[in-house]
Amino acid sequence: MRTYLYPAQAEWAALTQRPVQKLDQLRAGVQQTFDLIQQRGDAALIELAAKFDKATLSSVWVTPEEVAAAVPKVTEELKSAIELAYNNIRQFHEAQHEPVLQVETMPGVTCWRKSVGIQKVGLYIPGGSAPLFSTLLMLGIPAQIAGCRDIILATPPSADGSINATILYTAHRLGITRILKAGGAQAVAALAFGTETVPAVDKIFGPGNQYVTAAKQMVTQVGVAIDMPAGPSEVLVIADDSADPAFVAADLLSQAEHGPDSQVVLVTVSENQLQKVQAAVAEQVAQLPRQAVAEQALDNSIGVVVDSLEEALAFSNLYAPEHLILSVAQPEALAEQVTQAGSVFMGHFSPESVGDYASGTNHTLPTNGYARNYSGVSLDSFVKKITFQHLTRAGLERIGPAVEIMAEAEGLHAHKHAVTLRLGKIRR
Ligand code: HSO
Ligand code: ZN
Repeated sequence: MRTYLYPAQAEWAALTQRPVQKLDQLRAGVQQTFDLIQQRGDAALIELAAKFDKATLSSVWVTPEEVAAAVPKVTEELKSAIELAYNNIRQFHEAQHEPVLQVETMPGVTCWRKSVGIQKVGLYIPGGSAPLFSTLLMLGIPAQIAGCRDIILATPPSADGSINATILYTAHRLGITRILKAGGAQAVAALAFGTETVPAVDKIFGPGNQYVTAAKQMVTQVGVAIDMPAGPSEVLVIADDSADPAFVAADLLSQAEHGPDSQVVLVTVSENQLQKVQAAVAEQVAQLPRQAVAEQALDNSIGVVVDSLEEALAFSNLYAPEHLILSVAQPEALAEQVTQAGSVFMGHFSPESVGDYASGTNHTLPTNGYARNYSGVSLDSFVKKITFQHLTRAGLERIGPAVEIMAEAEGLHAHKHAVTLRLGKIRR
């Protein structure tokens, strides 16, 4: 962790810079994958699973027998933990449901807005060293509440062709039955373009490596929506002297262990606290099974000492972290000042881990500074809001003249005519 003591505000912009993602270089390769999937569909998926996942597949779809076999492999302890998380996530996302909003803007002119689920969605869950079944809860629950008609889960197979049992169990718990054994850019391509057995979806959600990220960006060109632009996961912790250095270190490391490119930022108001946290990090990192990953992440991370908590928060707002932890005695006042962050964790007993798994908030959040202009995934991400209007004859009589005048002023006579014609009929 590089440290900066009382950097001048002029230096903050440089300190809050993320490492640049070199996605452009991947585009040619991803495009080749797209071509393969578009030309040969499922056969190409099977070929690419052999190439990239070392898996021999007879079908790209998980069978009901595979799901049934996975269910007993998950311990009762884990099942009840998943149940607890499921209930909290469901409660929080169900509360986001917006009733139909109806307004009579003038007598006889009624406007309303209604949320309708995006019909076909693809949920991508990465495989590899940490299969994130929690992400499946975070995406599958709001998709279901929103009323999405087709939910397709895509996740890469292991070398033996199987899918992680906990992922299968979680899908089963959610009632998701269409599970595609595909990862990487090929999974994104299958979801975006469709194959003979995969329906093309309207929106693709979920995290992934840089190939997945590049592929998701590229399919937006052909009319498929994505949850958000993605980059490596991040946390910024603001710690005052009331913070337990061991707690802070643990929070920093829980982000660092995600990947070698994870971003970890510590902002304190004393040099002493910075040193204590660094010592605690050194002690704890040595105990982690994912020590090597966490250490690489720490190498590109920073610790900053500033003069006051207000400055610390200003630094955080500039950085716009995916996760912001306020490890301070009085987090409420500080939280009020947050203008740019994906999700905020307040006080000494709100570790990011609880939000990652179980408190109820979504953990699919904007990274890479996108907290400036994007929200995390929520029920909104899975719906379109369709507006409706209905005018009575009297309503059109009332509003029509204003529309005629405005259309005339824009030189759009067909627009004007659409009203004039009707008014003529009404008045006759
Ligand atoms: N911190 C991750 C989410 C996650 N953590 C999943 C554990 N499992 C990105 O927000
Ligand atoms: Zn996490």
